[in-house]
Amino acid sequence: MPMTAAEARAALAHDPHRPRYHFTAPHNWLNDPNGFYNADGVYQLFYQYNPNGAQWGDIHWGHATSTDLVTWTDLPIALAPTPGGPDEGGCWSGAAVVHEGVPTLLYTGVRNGDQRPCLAVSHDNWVTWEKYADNPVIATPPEGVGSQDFRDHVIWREGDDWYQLIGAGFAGIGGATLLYRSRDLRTWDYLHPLYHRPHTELEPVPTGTMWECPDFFPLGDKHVLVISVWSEDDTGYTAYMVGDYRDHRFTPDSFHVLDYGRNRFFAPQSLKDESGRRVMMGWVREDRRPAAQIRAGWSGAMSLPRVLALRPDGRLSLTPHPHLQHLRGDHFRLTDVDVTDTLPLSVAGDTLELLVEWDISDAAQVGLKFRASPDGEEETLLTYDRATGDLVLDRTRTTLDPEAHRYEQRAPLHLAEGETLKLHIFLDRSVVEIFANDYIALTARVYPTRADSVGLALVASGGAARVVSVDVWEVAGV
Ligand code: DQQ
Repeated sequence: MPMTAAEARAALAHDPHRPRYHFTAPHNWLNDPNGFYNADGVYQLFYQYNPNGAQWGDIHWGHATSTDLVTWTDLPIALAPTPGGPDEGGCWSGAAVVHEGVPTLLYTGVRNGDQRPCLAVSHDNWVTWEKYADNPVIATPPEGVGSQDFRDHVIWREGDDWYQLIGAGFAGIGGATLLYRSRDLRTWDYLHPLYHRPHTELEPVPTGTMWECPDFFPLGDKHVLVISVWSEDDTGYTAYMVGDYRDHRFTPDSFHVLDYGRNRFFAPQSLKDESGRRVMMGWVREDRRPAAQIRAGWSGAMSLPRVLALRPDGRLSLTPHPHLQHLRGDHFRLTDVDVTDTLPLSVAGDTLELLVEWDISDAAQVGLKFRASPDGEEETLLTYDRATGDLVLDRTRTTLDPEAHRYEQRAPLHLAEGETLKLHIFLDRSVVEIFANDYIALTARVYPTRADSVGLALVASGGAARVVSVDVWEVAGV
C-alpha cells in the first residue's frame, strides 16, 4: 500500500530542513507551480511532481487547494504520463482555466523530448482529469522554433476568444513568447511572437536563449510579462518586463530581475485573489547536492504567496501576502536602539518572521545575523553596504555540511537620501525569503547542521546606526 499524503508528511516532519509553512509536496520531488487558479475562492495549486523519488523525472501534476493561499490541502495526483501517448515522457508545466463551466488544464506533453500542448478536463470539480482524445492540441511549433523549445502556458480571455502564450526560443536568436488564439481551447491559431529578444542583448538584464514558464497579466494601466530565463542548459533566473499591450503585441518599457536569489525562485505563476490582488508563487529550489535531496526523501518548496503591484517608478512592488499574518505567534519587539557592532537578540529560532527597520546614519554596513550558532561556527549574514548599494546575503559560513552549497547572493538596492532600510524576512527552516523596501526579493536556502544554529543578532560596522524597530514573530506551522 503506498503511503497517504498525510503519512508521507508525518514521516518527514522531523527533518530539520523541511519547511513548516511553505508548501512542499507530501514527499519526493516538486518543481514549478502549475494551473494556479482562483476557482471562486478555492485556490488551485498544481505542481510538477515526481512520485517516484526526490529527483526530477517522470513528471506528473501534484495538486493541492487552499482557501487562504497559506494553508493547503493535498488532493490526488491530477495528471500522470500516459504510456504511448503524447505525454508519455512527462506532463510538464501549464495553466488552468474554466471554459464553458468546465475546469480545463493546458499542459506540455513530452514524447521523445518533443514538447506539445495537451488538454485535460475535470467533470468532478477539479479533482480527477480526463485527457482530450485528440491531444496534442497544437501539432508543431512555428517555423524557427525547435520541437524541444516549445513549452509552458499562460491563458487569458479577451472577448469571445482565448489567448495563450507558449514559452519558446528562436533557434540561434533568443527567447520568445508565442501568441496563439482559440475559441474552444482545442483548435489554436498561431498569431505571432508576443515579444522576443536576442540573447545577445545583455542590458539591463540578459534574457537567454529560451524562455520557460511565461506569465502575462495586466497591472494598473500596464501589462507585465514574466519569464524564466533558460540559457545553455542552465535554468537561470526570473525576469519581468513592464510595458504596454496593444494590438496583441507587447512593448516593454523596462526589464528587471524578479528575485535576486536567481534560480532559487523560478517558474512562478500568478492569479487574482478574492480581493483583486495579483498574487504570485514560484518554485524554491534546493541548494544542496542531489544525493542529499534523495536521502532526505523530498526536494523543492513553493515560495510564499507574494502580492505584486505597480510602483510609481514603473517597477513591481513585491510584498508577502497579508494572510501570512494569520500565522504569527509569539511576538518580540525592540525599538530605537543604537547599534555599533553586534547586538544579539534575546529571541531565537528557525521558523520566524522578522521585520527590521534601520536608520543607517553614518554606518558603512548594517544588517542581521540569523541561524547563528553561539560560537559563530555557523551563521548567515544579511547586510546592506552603503558604499556599493548592495544587499548581500553571505552564506559562506551558513553550514558545515559539505553537501550544501555556500556562496554569496546579492541584490542592488537604492535608498534615497534619508530613506530607511526595511527588511522583511521569513525563516522557515531551510527556506529563507527576504523582501527589502517592498520591491527587492531574494530567496535562498540554508542548511545549518547544528541544533543551536538559531541565534539572531543585529550588526552594524563602520559607524553607528539606529534600529528604528525590530519585530520578530514565531510562525506557527500549518
Ligand atoms: N520545468 C518544467 C518545464 C519548464 C521547467 C519541466 C521550468 O515545463 O520549462 O518540469 O522549471
